[in-house]
Amino acid sequence: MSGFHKDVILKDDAPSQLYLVKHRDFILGYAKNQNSYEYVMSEWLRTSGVYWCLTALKLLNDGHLKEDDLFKFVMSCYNEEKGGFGASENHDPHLLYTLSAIQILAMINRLDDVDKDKVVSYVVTLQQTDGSFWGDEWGEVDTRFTFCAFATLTILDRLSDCDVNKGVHFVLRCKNFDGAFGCVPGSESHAGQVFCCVGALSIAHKLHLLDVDQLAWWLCERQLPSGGLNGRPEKLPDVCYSWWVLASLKIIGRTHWLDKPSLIKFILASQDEETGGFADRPGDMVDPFHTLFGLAGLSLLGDQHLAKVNPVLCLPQSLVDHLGLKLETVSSSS
Ligand code: 3PZ
Ligand code: ZN
Repeated sequence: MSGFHKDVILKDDAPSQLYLVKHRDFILGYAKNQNSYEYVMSEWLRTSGVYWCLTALKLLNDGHLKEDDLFKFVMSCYNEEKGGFGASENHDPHLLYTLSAIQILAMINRLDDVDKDKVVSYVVTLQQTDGSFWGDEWGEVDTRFTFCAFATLTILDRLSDCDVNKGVHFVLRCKNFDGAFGCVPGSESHAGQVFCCVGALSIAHKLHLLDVDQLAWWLCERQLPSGGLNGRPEKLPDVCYSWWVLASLKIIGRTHWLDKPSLIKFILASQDEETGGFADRPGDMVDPFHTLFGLAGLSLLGDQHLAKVNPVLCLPQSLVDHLGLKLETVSSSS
């Protein structure tokens, strides 16, 4: 079956320009209700939903946001006893939502209004003796949680409070023979996990431990004839994977190995020109998650209408600069 790809075919009349105003209105539709995204974004992922919406608006250079309401919402998800954040009020804290909460607080300039010591202690307590991180007290291990822990700590300027070297060692144990990464040692390579592992190594300033060319080769193989990228072999292309792959390549200085014009074409074709928003692929239902990663991808690809995005933290680059965060990247080879 060589030469066969599971892929989509872009229609001739697919959107080919960026609908900035429609996307702003699509995202603001999520923000209208109760000022805090309630009743629209499901309760079990609301903190992350707010992060996706707020970041999308920031990349669209949209100013009018009710930041006091966002602050109240985020703090309603804080568990004072444990020091972490949950998806909604009275939900158990988890590293996924703790990172989203800290990203939101950074974007609304309220990091000084949380008890940093408590949040840091929540995160570092989840690190295990093998260097891995649990997502929460129930003990699931995944390289996603290593990324969440490192990213949360670095935004709080407290990375050195965890055992960075052990964390890096665990990440490297999740590397496979194909040069890419899985969730835990021995598990299948997956673009989402590659992003988390490369991001963690960038935060830790350990990118020299990667075989950059081998990894870049695996990442570029994710691009299909439609221009879109998949998360692993034999899967359909998806706008969010286009971000995980593109951002990983950006961090390791190899985006010029991709066919950028065809990727831009695929992402633009995944917009809904009626409702605004992006779907996982052309013609599917739009949502805030794919809208953020569609916009973030286009920003990394140099779209002049969008604010620049940081490839590791998926936050506006201006904010990352303002916070003085130093994230390592590999300079691009020719
Ligand atoms: C989606 N989550 O588990 S989820 C997510 N997926 O919270 C959010 N690409 O209903 C939205 N698929 C839509 N808005 C989908 C986030 C998933 C990823 C599913 C998905 C994405 C294709 C099928 C996991 C960061 C954080 C979380 C994830 C990945 C990266 C869903 C399904 C799952 C989820 C939420 C809603 C379709 C939005
Ligand atoms: Zn997706």
